[in-house]
Formats: sequence, structure tokens, C-alpha cells
Amino acid sequence: MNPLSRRQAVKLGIGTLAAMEYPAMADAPPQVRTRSFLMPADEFEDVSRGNPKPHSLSGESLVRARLTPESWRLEIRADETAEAPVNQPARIEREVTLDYAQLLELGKMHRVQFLKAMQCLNIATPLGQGLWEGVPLRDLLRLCGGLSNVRRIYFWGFHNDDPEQRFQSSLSYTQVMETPPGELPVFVAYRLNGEPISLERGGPVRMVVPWAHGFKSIKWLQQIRLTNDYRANDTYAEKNNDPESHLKTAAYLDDAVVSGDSVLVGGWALSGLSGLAHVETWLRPAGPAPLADDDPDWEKAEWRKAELDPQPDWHSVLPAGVNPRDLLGFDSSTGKPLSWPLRYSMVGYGATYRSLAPGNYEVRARTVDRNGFAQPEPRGLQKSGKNGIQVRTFRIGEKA
Ligand SMILES: Nc1nc2c(c(=O)[nH]1)N[C@H]1C(S)=C(S)[C@@H](COP(=O)(O)O)O[C@H]1N2
Ligand SMILES: [Mo]
Repeated sequence: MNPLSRRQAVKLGIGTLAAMEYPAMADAPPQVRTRSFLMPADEFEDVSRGNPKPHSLSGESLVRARLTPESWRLEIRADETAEAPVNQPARIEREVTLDYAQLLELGKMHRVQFLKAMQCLNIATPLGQGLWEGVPLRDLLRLCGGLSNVRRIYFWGFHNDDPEQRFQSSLSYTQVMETPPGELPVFVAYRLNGEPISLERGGPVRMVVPWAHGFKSIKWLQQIRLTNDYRANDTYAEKNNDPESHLKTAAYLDDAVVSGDSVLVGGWALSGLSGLAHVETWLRPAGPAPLADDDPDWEKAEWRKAELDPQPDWHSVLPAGVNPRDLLGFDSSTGKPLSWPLRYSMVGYGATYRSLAPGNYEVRARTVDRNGFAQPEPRGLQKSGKNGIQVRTFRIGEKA
């Protein structure tokens, strides 16, 4: 049962294994099907409210919804709420209305580009991974001139004028305006994977909050409000979720790939706020019943280090014309990431187990973060992001 290097099996520049039926050839080495580091925009899982959903609109109704590049507008206004406990209303020197061409023009001066995994706080599998480009939100707020009594910023996208269907998110003034060196600004995005953002991914313009779960990255963005109300008024907060959650460091498992008496296991691992040191897998014969969270076998588990995919060749992974030196999180002189794996992105991992006796097996995977904490610790609370330990089952057959 030696976990072997999977490196030889992974093509440079791409991937991780995905579910695949392995042809029944005795003793052939398990193979991987590779998939790209960047996921095509139309292959993301979609998490959208609305009836009809904005991306089902077309023709005139799309123009009325202001979701074409020509009709799109972003309105930045003050929310002058002053009811207790707020008391002092927010004031801004100038209201700002931007069109798409003006946003792209601002992009020539201020643009940022960032590789990011999109993940829903409530879904235990990442939705996709892309290269996003946009203008930091703080550069747009500067257009408003002097601000007073602004403690929070909230924003929402197009919805069909039914307040029940509005999907809104919020950030503190500090989170928007200040970025520690090496950290990442919130930005108003207009490109994904080198192309205009598709309607389905929230185009023409979408908010991107690099460190957060998907609910902060508002699609079909059209409205921004500056307020003195310090309370998080995110739609997700009202739905019993932690509105300040960050992406969790966690491993996600694909189906195991069996070949004879060997198996290849692996998937994507997400590097969240606490970073990713390594991934571990645990193989055991399948039990008679699902393993309970308090089963003593957890204490005896034999976790083994898996292989993380090496860095891809960035020039072949990135869209034409994008230079890795220009990406946030990359060294501007060498074009190499400041850390690998990239924070708030996913990396493929895998492990091979050989010479297994016939029978049914369970495999689990977990991450260990840069603090040395194994998943799901230190946060078991699932309303701040799903990071439970995943399991896959497979069968090793009798030799023919
Ligand atoms: N306007 C709007 N933005 C939205 C949503 C929505 O329903 N409406 N869903 C959010 C949630 S909960 C998630 S997880 C992500 C999903 O992004 P994706 O559909 O591009 O994968 O979009 C977020 N932005
Ligand atoms: Mo979500």
C-alpha cells in the first residue's frame, strides 16, 4: 500500500484527476484524466437566485434590465439612513454613475488581475476557478469625493424588481479602502479568463471579493450604497450564514480510479485564509455502516501525505496576452507565484495505493493548513463554509 508519486502522470500545466472508468486491464498503471487549471466560464456550477434568472433574458428585456455592455450602468449613492442605532446619516460629495466604457477606461489605469476559486458557503464542492480582471472598488469610491459617516458599503445586482429576490452583499469601509501589502483588494470585475464576463457568470460586470465565499461576489452588479449602518445586511447573513466567512482550506475528492489491485485517489484542494501546507489521504476497508463523527477509528487513522500538483507553466495556462508578472499574488519581476499553492485558488492532488486485497474500501482526504491545523479544525461550524471531510468508496475485484 505505497502511495506513489503521481507527478509523472500529470501533464505540465494542468491538473488533477477527475472521475473516470478505468479499462479493466490487469496491472496497468492507474491513469489520470487531466483538466485545466482555469475552468471555462460556461463550466462553472451556477448558483443564482431570481425568477426569471437574469441570464435567461434576451433581446429587449436584456436591454431593459441594463445587462448589455451598452445599457449597463453602475450607480453609487449614499444611503442616508439615520435611525437608531445609526444616528448620523452617511454623506457623499458626489453621486457617481458609470457606464461600461468608463469602467474599462478606469481599468487601463487601475486594473488588477487575480486567479480565484469560486465557492458557495453552502455547497461542499467548489464551483470553478478563473482569472478575473477589474478595477479595485476603492478607486471607484474615490470618484465620489469627500465621504462622511461611511462605515459600510453594500451592493446588489439586477433582479426582477421583486425585493424578495434581491441578492445583496456588504463589506466594511476598511475592507474596501485598505489592503495590507501582499493582500488582495475587492474589485469590480469586467473580464473572466481573458474575455468579457458572460451573462451566466454575472456579466457584464460582477463584484469579486477575493477572500470570500461566492455570496460576496455579486453578479449583474448595478447598485452600490455607502452607509453609516455598521451592520452586515448581506442576503446570506439573513439566511443564517456567517457573513464574514473566508474561504476554507479544504480537500475535495473525485471518484477513485481503480485499476486491477491499485487505486488512484485525489481531487482539488482549496487554499483558504489559513493557507495550505499539504493534503493527506486515509484508506480503510469499508465498514458495515457509515463512519460516525465520534468513531474511535478516527484516532487510529493512517493519514498519508498526497502529492500536490506542481506549478503549471503559467504562459501556457493563462489566456493569450496575460503576463503572470501582472497577476496579484505573483512576483512582478520573476512572474512566479509568491506562494504555492496560490491562496484562494485550488490545486490538484493525488495518491496511489497498490497491491490492495479484494474488497470494498473507503478513502478520505483532508488538508493541513499553514498553522498545522488539520481539516476541519479549527472551525467545525458549517455555517461559515462547508469543510467537512469527504469520503469516496470503491471496490477492488478478485483477480481473474
Ligand atoms: N446577483 C446575484 N449575485 C450572486 C448570486 C445571486 O443569486 N444573484 N448568488 C451568489 C452565490 S450564493 C454564489 S455561491 C455565487 C456563485 O457564482 P457562480 O454562479 O458564478 O458560480 O454567486 C453569488 N452572486
Ligand atoms: Mo452561495
